[in-house]
Order: sequence, then C-alpha cells, then structure tokens
Amino acid sequence: MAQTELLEAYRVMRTIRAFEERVHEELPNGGIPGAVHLYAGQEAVAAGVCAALRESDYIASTHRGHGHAIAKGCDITAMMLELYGKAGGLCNGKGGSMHIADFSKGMLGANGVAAGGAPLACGSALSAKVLGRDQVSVAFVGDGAANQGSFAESLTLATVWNLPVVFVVEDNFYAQATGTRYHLKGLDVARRAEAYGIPAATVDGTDWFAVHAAAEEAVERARSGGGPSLIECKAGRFFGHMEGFDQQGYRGEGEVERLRSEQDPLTLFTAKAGLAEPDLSEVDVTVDAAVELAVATAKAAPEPELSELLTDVYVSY
Ligand SMILES: Cc1ncc(C[n+]2csc(CCOP(=O)(O)OP(=O)(O)O)c2C)c(N)n1
Ligand SMILES: [Mg+2]
Repeated sequence: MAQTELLEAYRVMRTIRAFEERVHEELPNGGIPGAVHLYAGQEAVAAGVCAALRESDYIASTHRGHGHAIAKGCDITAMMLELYGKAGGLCNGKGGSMHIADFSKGMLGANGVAAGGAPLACGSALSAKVLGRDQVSVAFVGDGAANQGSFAESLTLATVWNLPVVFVVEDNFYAQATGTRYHLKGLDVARRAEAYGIPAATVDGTDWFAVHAAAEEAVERARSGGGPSLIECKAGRFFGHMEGFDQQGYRGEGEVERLRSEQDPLTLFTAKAGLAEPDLSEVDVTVDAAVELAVATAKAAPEPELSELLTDVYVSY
C-alpha cells in the first residue's frame, strides 16, 4: 500500500483521537451544550471504511458520529463550532454533536435515533441506483442499534432492491450499559446476514488494515452492481457511553486501561504500517494545532443570530 495512503489513514485516526480527547477535556468546563458521545477507540472503523469511499459516496452515521464525519472529510473547525452551538457550525449551530451533517462531503448526518442511519443509507443508495450513478452508501450501526426493527427492514429493502449499500455494524461490546452477551446473546450480528442472503464479514475493528480490506471488497461489490454487504467490526470505546452521564460501573476492573494499552487502533496501526517517525511526528504536530485552533475558534465565535432561530426548518411559524 502506498505510503501516502497509510499516512492519510494515520492522519484521519490521529485527528479523530485528538478531537475526542480535546472534547472530553472541554466538556466539564461548560460551553458545549447537549449530549456528546465520544468515538475514541473505534477510529480504525471510520477511517478504514471511509478510505475505501469516494467523496461522492454517502455515509449515514450514528449518535457517536464525530469519527465518521472526520473520516468522510468534514472540516473539524466547523464541526467544533457545531458542537458549541455557534454561528458558522456545519449545521449553523443548530444540530450539535448528534446531528452533524455535511451533504457536500456525502455525510448525511449523525443521528439521535438508534439505527436511524440504516434506512437513510438505503434511500441514498436507491437514489444513486435510480439515477444511474455509481455512488455507494454506507450505514454505520451500533451493536445495540442492530436490534432495532429499522435495521432488519433496511436489510430486507437493500436485499430485495439489490442496493449499493454497505452496513457497518460497530460492536463496541455495549449498548449504553448493556453488554452484547445480554442483548445479542454473544452472537455476531454478521451471522444474521445469511438469512438475507448477503455476504458478511466479522473483523477486528481495532485493525485498520482488516477493516479497510473488508470495506474495499464490500464497496467494490456495491459499486459494480453486486448489492449489499454487512461488515461487523469489534472495537471497544475508551470513554463512557455519553459524556457526563456514565460512571461505567458495568465495566470490568481495568477494562478501559486494557483497551488503551492493548487495543489502541493507533498504536496497532503504527506498529504495522512501517511509517517513518518524522512523518508521524509531523502529522501529530499539524493535527494537534488544527484541533487547538478549532476549539479556540469555537469558543470565540458568536452565537447564531436570534433571527435565524426559525430558519432551516421544514415548516414556517
Ligand atoms: C430508537 C432509539 N431507541 C433508544 C434510544 C436511546 N439510546 C441512545 S444510544 C443507545 C444505545 C446504542 O447502543 P449501540 O447501538 O451499541 O451504540 P453505541 O452507543 O455503543 O455506539 C440507546 C438505546 C435511541 N437513541 N433511539
Ligand atoms: Mg454499542
């Protein structure tokens, strides 16, 4: 694989990590309204999948959407402005963390509705099919969300309409505080794909190379008319379910420390990728500066104008 591609994968994952760690630091200080779910620990999934996509392809995200947005190319300053609810945010400060969207990058939105992205991705995939465009849609879905009826319905639609869609199930071992061995009986979601007659793979979600290889295959299948696929990626989250509201008493002792020391997607990536230390350091410096700038810009930015309160809505009052 080309060095430039590997360095770009590192830049994306490193950006997600720095963004999330910084948001975690900022949250107790106030200023970021609304619910925030952090993606640290799962970086290789967003980065590995989106590296297999074109800018014109679509993704539909989850409530834990910062990583997907960054990997699809959203501007991190505009994202940070959005988190702070400020003017100039990607959604004019009206969406916040859970509703970040940027159609110009094919990012159809984070989503407060568990499994809400799956039917949306079917919709964008159907539009691409009807219009004869070779765009692929990806739906990111959590392990808990995979139990939603809309996920099953989306798999049905995608199958019978042979849609160019890839369902990426992110098993981070919990749905809020409920472990997958309770709500999934410990079974892989990928096994359900057989019932729909679609190809599926279960991969280590901390391994960018494994995720990327599975994504390339599924995206190529979708783009060439081969229909939907399902990829299940297993990777634990480093933070609680939601910032400020999770004491994580359901975690095993030392679980998070173990994830950070043994299952860190960035460490695992650099150990395999063989990139030169100076190149990695240069990315680190650039990324950290960009995240600092994003936070400073967001803090200093004005609130949206009061006159904009009722714009960007479907009905007029
Ligand atoms: C339809 C719906 N039901 C319930 C909720 C409340 N809720 C928010 S996140 C969450 C758990 C989601 O778990 P999972 O899909 O595994 O995603 P993760 O938080 O682990 O990334 C639930 C039940 C919701 N947002 N939407
Ligand atoms: Mg989960």
